[in-house]
Amino acid sequence: MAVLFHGSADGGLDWPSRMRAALPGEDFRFWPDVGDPADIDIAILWRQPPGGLAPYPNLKTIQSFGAGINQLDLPSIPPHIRMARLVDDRLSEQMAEYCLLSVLRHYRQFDQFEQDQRTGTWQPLPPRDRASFPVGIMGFGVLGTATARLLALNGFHLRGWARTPKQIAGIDCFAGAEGLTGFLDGLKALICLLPLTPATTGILNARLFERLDSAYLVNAARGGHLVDQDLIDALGRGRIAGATLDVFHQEPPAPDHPFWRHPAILMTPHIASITNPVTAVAIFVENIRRARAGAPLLNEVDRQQGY
Ligand code: NDP
Ligand code: OXD
Repeated sequence: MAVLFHGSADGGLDWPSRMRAALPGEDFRFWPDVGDPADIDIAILWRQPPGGLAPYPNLKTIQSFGAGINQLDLPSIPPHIRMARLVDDRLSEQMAEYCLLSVLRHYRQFDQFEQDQRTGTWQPLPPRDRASFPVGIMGFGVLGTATARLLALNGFHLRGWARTPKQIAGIDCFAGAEGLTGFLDGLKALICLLPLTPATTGILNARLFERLDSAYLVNAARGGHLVDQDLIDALGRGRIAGATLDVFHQEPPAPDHPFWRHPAILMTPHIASITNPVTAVAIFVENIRRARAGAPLLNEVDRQQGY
C-alpha cells in the first residue's frame, strides 16, 4: 500500500517533507517517482497524472488537492473509487477575502478611477448605497456561505442560490431553476462559486446576463461556468458593468484572448484561494487514515451529483 501525491505546482512549499513529517512510516510516492504503480491504493491529486489512472489497478481512494474536483476528469474515474474534496477554513478565508475585495473595488468605483487615471481624468463620482446594491452568490456551499458571512459583516445585503433550499438568518436564499429569476432580480454584484458539473457548465451565459442590469460579475469558480463571448457582449450592452475573473477555460488564456485587454475586466491567475500546506496536510492525513480504516471520508464527493 502506498500513497501517490501529484499536487499543483509546488511553489517551493516542499510538500514531500511536510507529508512525510505528518505521517512518518507511510509510503509516499511523489510524482514522477511512482515506483510500482500496483502499490498505489490512495492518490492525492490536483489533476490526473500524465498517463491517467489506468496504470494504478489497486487505486481505491482519491483525495482532491483542492476544493473542486472537476479538474480530475470525473467521468473517467471508475465508480468504485471513493473521492474526497478539500474543505479547509484557510481556503474559505482566502475566497471570502477575494470576493469582498472584488465587490468593494467596484462598489467604491475604484475600477472606474483606475481607468480615469490612465486617461488623466479627474472625475469624482457620487457614492453608492449598500441598500440598493444587493450581492448574490451562486453556489451556496462551503465557500459561498463563508463569503456571504464576510460580505454581510461589511454591511452588504446578501442572496444565495443553491441546488437545494436553505434557511440562513439574514440572507435571502433561493434554490433551483425556479428560484433563479428571483435570485437575479436587481442584483448589483453576482459572485459565482459553483462547482463545475454538467448542470452548471456555461451557466454564466447571455440568457442569464439579460436578466441583469449593470451588475458586476465575479467568477472565482471555474472557467467552464462562463460563456466568454456572452460576457463580452453583455459588457457591451451594459448588462454587466465589469468583471473580476480568476478562472478561465484555458489557463492562462491565449495571448489574443479579448479578456486580456478589456478595460472592464480584471484577471487574476487562479489565485482566489490556494491550498495551504499547513492546514491541508492535516486533512489529507486524516483522510488517509480513514481510507485505510474503511471509514467514511471527510468531505466525500457525491459521484451522482458530481460535486
Ligand atoms: P460546495 O460543494 O461546498 O458548494 C457547492 C454549492 O453549489 C452548493 O451550495 C450546491 O448546492 C451548489 N450547486 C451545485 N450544483 C448546483 C446547481 N446545479 N444549481 C444550483 N446550485 C448548485 O463547494 P465549495 O463551496 O467548497 O467550492 C465551490 C467551487 O469553488 C469548487 O467546486 C471550485 O470549482 C471553486 N474553487 C475555486 C478556487 C479558486 O482559487 N478560484 C478555490 C477553491 C474552489 P447545495 O448546497 O444544494 O448542494
Ligand atoms: C480549488 C482551486 O478547487 O484552487 O481548490 O481551484
